[in-house]
Parts: sequence; structure tokens; C-alpha cells
Amino acid sequence: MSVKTNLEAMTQKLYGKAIKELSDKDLYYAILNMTKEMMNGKGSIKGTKKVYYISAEFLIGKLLSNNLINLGIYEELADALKEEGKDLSLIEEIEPEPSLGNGGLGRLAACFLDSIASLGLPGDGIGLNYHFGLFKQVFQDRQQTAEKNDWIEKQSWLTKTDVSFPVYFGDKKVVSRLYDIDVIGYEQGMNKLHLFDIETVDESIVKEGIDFDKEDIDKNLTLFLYPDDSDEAGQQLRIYQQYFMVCNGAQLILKEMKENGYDLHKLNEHAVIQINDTHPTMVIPELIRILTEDEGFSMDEAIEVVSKTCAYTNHTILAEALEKWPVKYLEKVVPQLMPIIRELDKRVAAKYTEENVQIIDKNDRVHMAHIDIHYGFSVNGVAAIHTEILKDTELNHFYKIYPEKFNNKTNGITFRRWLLSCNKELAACITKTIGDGYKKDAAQLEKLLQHKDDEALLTEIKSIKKEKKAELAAYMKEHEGVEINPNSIFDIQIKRLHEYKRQQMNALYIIHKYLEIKGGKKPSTPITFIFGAKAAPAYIIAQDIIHLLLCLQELVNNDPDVKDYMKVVMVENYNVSYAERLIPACDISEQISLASKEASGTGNMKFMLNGAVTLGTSDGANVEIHELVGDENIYVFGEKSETVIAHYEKSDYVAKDFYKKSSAIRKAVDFITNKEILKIGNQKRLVRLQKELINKDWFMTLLDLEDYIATKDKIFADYKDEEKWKRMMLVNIAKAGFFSSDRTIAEYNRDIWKL
Ligand code: 26Q
Repeated sequence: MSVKTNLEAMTQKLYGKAIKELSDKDLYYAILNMTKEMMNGKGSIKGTKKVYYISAEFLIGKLLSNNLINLGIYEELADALKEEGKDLSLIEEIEPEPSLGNGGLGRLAACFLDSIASLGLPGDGIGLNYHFGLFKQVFQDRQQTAEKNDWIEKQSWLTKTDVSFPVYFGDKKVVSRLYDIDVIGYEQGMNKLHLFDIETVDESIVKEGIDFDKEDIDKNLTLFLYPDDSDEAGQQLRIYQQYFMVCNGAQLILKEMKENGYDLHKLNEHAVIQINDTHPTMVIPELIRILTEDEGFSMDEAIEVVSKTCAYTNHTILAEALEKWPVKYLEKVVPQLMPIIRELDKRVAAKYTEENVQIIDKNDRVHMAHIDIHYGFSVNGVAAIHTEILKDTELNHFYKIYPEKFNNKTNGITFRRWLLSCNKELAACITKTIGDGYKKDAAQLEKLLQHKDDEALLTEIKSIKKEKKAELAAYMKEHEGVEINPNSIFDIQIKRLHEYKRQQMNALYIIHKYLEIKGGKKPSTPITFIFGAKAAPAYIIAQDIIHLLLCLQELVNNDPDVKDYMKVVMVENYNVSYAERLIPACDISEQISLASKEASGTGNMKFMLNGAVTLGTSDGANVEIHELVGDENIYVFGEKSETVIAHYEKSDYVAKDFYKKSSAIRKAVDFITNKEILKIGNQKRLVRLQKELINKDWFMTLLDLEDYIATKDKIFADYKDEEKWKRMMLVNIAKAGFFSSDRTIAEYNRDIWKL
């Protein structure tokens, strides 16, 4: 049956109308239902061993386009709709975006689910069905405000199941309900994303913005993604959520094992649990608890089999992001786990005396990562340099005990979303040139290198970039109200706002350039600086940086001496859908974290795949991009990670010395509180940020600023050399194959999961 016949049948069934007669909105629901049915028809992926990817975040983004592509019916449906005068891309707009993650870690989980299914591996995601995803960012008076971000509609990708489990907390019992989202592989069968919820959640308890009563667990348990953890109630709610997730996950896994008739003593032969950062760590003591209390296991047996089943991925070396829960909180929320955690702690203490490998420290805090490392069989970092830093520095004391557990799995991205779906023009151009083998075997992108002197191809790639830039400019005009020149250089930094990612360094460059233009030194090609970033509501300096960027936007874009040479735009509510428009349109990809701090980064990979050139530090996966494309196709600057780590060890970085030494740095930093900016902005925020940069600058912005300015000037100058630029674009695309999450998942499977 053709897709069109299928859809006609669905529109008749739902509305008693033909495609032509329906609004885009009604058509969206018809297509949603048709797609769900077709996915179901594919059947589930089977095997005798299965991976459970357990994660507090799955930043899946909109699903329609991807599901249609993976079903292999996108083109056919788009054509059928066109015949009826309908535009599929407008219909796609109607889908609300599920923002069930903060950033990289959550998006990685979503890419992994796509690749697990696309490789035909049995593997499900386990997480939480947050009713409100990451807050919606709204700018008011050039500052970020947060609003609730709902996404669940009556008809959605969620399917309510009849699975339900009891979950006991210290002070109450709740009953869960499982919702599933089907995950269809590319030309493959289906896995599931299992999202647990409770029926008593009450969306009406949300007050102003994203404030709500944090004590009322029945009403708020799955209401929000990562509630504010700045106060005690917020932190405890996080523990409630984490335990709710793992307790349901453990029950689901054991239920599936039993249904398959597997002996739980051989759990590790049929299941592997990948723990995404420490957020799901309690699954370890919870499984041990269930096996000993309900399944007749001895403590030794339970610990042994659980340890052979669980594997841990670390995503950060930032101390503040490593979870350490006070025993007091755990005693209150999950008292039943504390005897198990104490037993695990006792066994560690009996074997190892060093304080820094203990599970419960002297201040009575439980180090979640330490549970994972002692009682899991694998510990992996997410990029080569990150894993080396874990082994040599951050987790060196563990590496000495368990060298065999440590391994690297450099992150990846799904090419279905980040090329085939978001840049159909480029995908078509690549297919025309090298065939479509790269869609299943990304390494084949390297075949493009054989065409590196093919002028027609190079020109086509450049003109696709131009088309995507024009599309973005039109979209931004509508959504941000800012007019940008599609022929300018698009320099883009999109990622969570964090000091270590150094958006403030980019801001200082913008000030530097602004002052140069005011002084009469005009760039030969106009430049558009684009930002997208949300800041945690409790993170004050991050809010100040957003404020500075919005003030600069106002100042620069309205200055008649400057606005034809540069523009600044910070897009509102940056999310996955916005990323899908920004990335194909990018010329320069800003990856400027302080070396050693960005575990991997994955935006860097998405940009490269879409033909942007990286301007970056030797950090995270930038290092591997550099190795792949070679010196001549990337712009690397800044101090190396060893130098940075040594500065931290010796505490010898003094921002003020850099401020005093360089007049360019001084002028840029001083300008933050210039009277022109103070006319626009909030004095308290700007002064605080300036003081922070001069007196503290924990993430060493000023250390790299001069090199950044010089390297950025060079990349802008090189942009004029069209032949050189086109070749750089091609090489970046051709070498991006390594960063397919299909490769990453194949490695997880080969080294860890062994499905
Ligand atoms: C911890 C404690 C209390 C409250 C919140 C948290 C918390 C929440 C989110 C800690 C960490 C996160 C998210 C981390 C994250 O996204 N890390 C990124 O992971 C990517 C995928 O591996 C990497 O590419 C990025 O480099 C890394 O920053």
C-alpha cells in the first residue's frame, strides 16, 4: 500500500475527510498516528542479551522527521502531500519539542538510542516522563527569565502501557505508570524508550515562572526536568526522582528477565545496564536490595552479578557536577538503600585505606561515582583526552586499582538527524557524488576526498551553505526580529551557558572588534556573531554573561558606524529544533572551552559534518577533529590541558596580570562597564561580571584571549580565500564519518555490552 493511501485511510478514520480538506494541525495528528502504526508493524529487535541505557535525560527533540526518514518514507510522504497542496516541512513545525534534557549528555542518549536501533541491537532507554522539559527561555529587559515548557498533548509519541510498579520512599509509597516511545532504527526494527511517570502529577501547582511546591512529592515527582538544586528541598526532590527512575528500571529489567525465563543468577549474560553519568547510580544498590530481599540471593551473590551487569559513563571532570549526596538525605528519602550502601562502603574500606576511594566520606556524603567504579565492570570517558585525564588525574587513584575497567568511547552523533534530516540539500549532494552507502557506513564519507579538486562539487557545497544561511536569516528575522546579512560570515556558538565554555571570551572578542571598527578598521567581510544558550536559573554569573551578550546585541546592531560590518544575535530559547536550523548555516564553529574542561562536546561534530570550520581549543573531541582534518583544516588556539591542569595544581593563574599586561585585554574588559553599555544594561550585573573576570576568572578567559583574537582574525581573513575555504569545508565533511554515533555504539557493543 502506498503511503498516500495509508494516510488517506487515516484521515478518513480520524476526521472523515480527505488530506486536501484538513488543516496542517489535523494533518499532523493523522501523520503521527499513521507513523506510529507503521513503526509498530516493523516489530521489535530481538536477542538473548539486551542493553538498558538508563539516563535522567533523553533530549530527543521532535521525532516526526526522523521517524519518517528511518522508516524510509520521508520523500514519498512529502511528494504525496505536495500533490495535495500541503508542505510537510510546515506540518513538522506543529510538533511540540520534548526538551527532556539539559544539553550534551541528554542529546547523546537520544543519538545513542537511534544508533542502537539502527545497528539492529536490542536495547531500550529507561528514564522519566517529565511533564515540563527544560524551561522555556524568555528574554525580558535583556535578561533571561524561565517559563514552564510543556510538550505532552492528548495525541503524542507516548503510548501508555499497562506496566505499573510500586515504589517506596522513606515517607510514602507511590505507584508508577510506564509510557513508551517507539524507537525505530534506520531501515531496522524497533526498540523502546521507557519513560516512567505517576498519575498524580499536578501541573497546576506551578506558580510564577517555574516555581512550585517542592515538598509535595505526589504532585511534583515527574513534573520538571532537574528542578533547581540550589536548596535542600530541591536537592531532595532530585533524589526522589533518581530513585523513582532506578527503582522502576530495576523492576522492569527483572520482570523482562523472568518473562524470558532467564536465571537471575546469570543476569549479566542477558542484560547490561549502561549508567549515564551518576544520576542513575542508585540502580546498583537497588538491584542488590531486590535480589537479596526478594530473590533469595546472598549478599555476595547479589553484589557479584550486579557488578558484572553495570557499566558507568563519566561525562565531566568538573568537581561541582560530581554528585555527592549527604547520608542524611538518603536516610530520609531511601532508607531501605542505606544498609546496602553501608555494606558496599564497608567492603571498600576493608580493602582500601585511601580516603579518596571511599564511598562514604568523612563528612558523611555518599560519592555516587565511587559506587559505580567499585561496583561496575566498566568506566568510560567520552573522548580520548577526557579518558586520559580521568586515568592520569581525576580518577587516577581508581585507575591504579582497576586499570582494566577504564576505556574510552569517543562520543558521536546520529547522521540521520544531523545530516539527512536537518540538511537534506547537502545529503542529496553527497549521495549524488558518492552514492548512499555512507548512510549506513559513515566512514564512506571519506570518498568525498577523491573529489577535492572537483570545482563543480565545491561550488555546489558552498551554494548549499549559502542557501541554508539565507533560510536561517529569514527565520531569525521572523523570530528574533533582527535583520542579518546572509552574505556575512556566520560565526556561531551554541551550547549551555557555562563559564568553562567561555561565551564571555567570545563577548570580549566582539567588544574588541567593535572598538576596532569604531576606530576605522573595518573587516573586509561582514560578520554575524550568533549565540544560543540557556543558563541554569541559579547560576548568577552565567545570567550576567547572557545579559552582556544581549547588551552587545543592542549596542552593535544599532550603531550606524558598525552595523553594516558586524551584527550580534543571541537567539531566544535555543533548543534542538533551533540547532537543526543553525548548524547547517554555520561557517565558523566556536568550540572554545578551557582545555581539559569540556569532556567531549558533540556540537563540534554536528558543525563539522555540515561543512563548518572549527575554531577551537585542544579540548574534548576537538583534539580528535584536529587529528582527522590536519592543521590546515582547523584553527586551534590556547593553552594545552597539561598547562591548565598545572595552573590549577599550583594555583598560580592570576587574571589581573593578564589584564595589566595587555592593552587589548584591558580595553575589552573595561568596556563591559562603559557608559554606552550602562545606558542599555543593568549596572549590578555588568560590574559583577567585570570584577569576576579581573579578580577571579576561574576558567582562565584572559589566559587565552590574545591568542583567540589573533586566531579569529586569521580565520576571518582566510574566509576571503574562497578556494581554500571550500576545500576546508569538503575535508571537514569527508572526515566527519568517525563521529557517527553508529561507530560509537559499535565500540560500546564490542568492548562493553557484547550483545
Ligand atoms: C548534577 C547534580 C545536581 C544537579 C544537576 C547535575 C547535572 C545535570 C546535568 C550534572 C551534569 C549534567 C549534564 C552534563 C553534560 O551534559 N555533560 C556533557 O556531556 C556530553 C556528552 O558526553 C559531553 O559532550 C560534554 O562535554 C559534557 O559537558
